[in-house]
Amino acid sequence: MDQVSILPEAGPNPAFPLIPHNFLALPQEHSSKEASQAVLIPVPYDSTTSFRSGSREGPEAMITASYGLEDYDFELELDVSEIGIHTTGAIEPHMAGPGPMTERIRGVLAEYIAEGKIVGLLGGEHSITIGSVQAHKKAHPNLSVLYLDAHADMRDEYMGTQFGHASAARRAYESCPIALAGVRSMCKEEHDFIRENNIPVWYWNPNSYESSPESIIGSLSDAVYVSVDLDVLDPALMSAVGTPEPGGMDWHQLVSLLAKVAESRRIVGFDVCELAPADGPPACSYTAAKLVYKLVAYACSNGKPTS
Ligand SMILES: [Mn+2]
Repeated sequence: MDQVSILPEAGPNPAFPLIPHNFLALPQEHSSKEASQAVLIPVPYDSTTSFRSGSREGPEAMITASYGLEDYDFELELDVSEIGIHTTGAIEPHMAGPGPMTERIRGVLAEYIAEGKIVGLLGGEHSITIGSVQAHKKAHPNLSVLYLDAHADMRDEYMGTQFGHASAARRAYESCPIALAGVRSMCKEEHDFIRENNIPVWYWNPNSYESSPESIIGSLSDAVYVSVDLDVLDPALMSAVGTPEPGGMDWHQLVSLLAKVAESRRIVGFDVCELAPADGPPACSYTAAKLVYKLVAYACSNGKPTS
């Protein structure tokens, strides 16, 4: 009976600190839905992954890694925790296939977008982008998509589905204009489709990655959805992805592009996909979490210091 008496009472008790299980481990006043400008939705789904699976573990790894991030972003002179970031429960995978999963994602997001929240998805494989873009397009008719990926993801169909990871950019393009950056691998069908439709692509090869991002940003409308496949980064710093492609972006190239987008456009939603934590060192989960943090900050500021 004596043991029972030393248990903490229900509710916050400074003598028994508990880590809140949400992105950045924020207290209630900075993480309730009501107090938050941004909502992060974990989507632990990797049913159509074709090479190495494991991105279903991505959302949880990003949340846990985020506990180590500094709340204050000195580049933006912004305390990111004060934006208010609400982390929801995970969307349950729909095992009838990626088509029904797309519908489910679209339905879950619609509620938060209608409330004016900045919604970010924690993936999960890249097919989760399709339902998210569709939901954002409904709220922002002038939406465009900045698609950051080593791969074009422009196949009309792959392995019997039109809603898999290899078709995510193609389906997004059917909803709204799209621009691709960081691309360094595609099949002939995709290359032909991109050329026939004059889709803006910043190819990531030695002839182009020193050039400026202005043409890509210039092709985007005012309301931008940012979709990141972490394989856009070089495998030297991001090996924990299903399909690593050599010769990718470094951290500063990626983040400075996003900052430039935020300076002249509104980032209205985003996703960070394809983290398969078991395929790489813990630094990969930390890098993914920092990217989510940067996207929240850019979406809720103009990419410049606030003071
Ligand atoms: Mn990819």
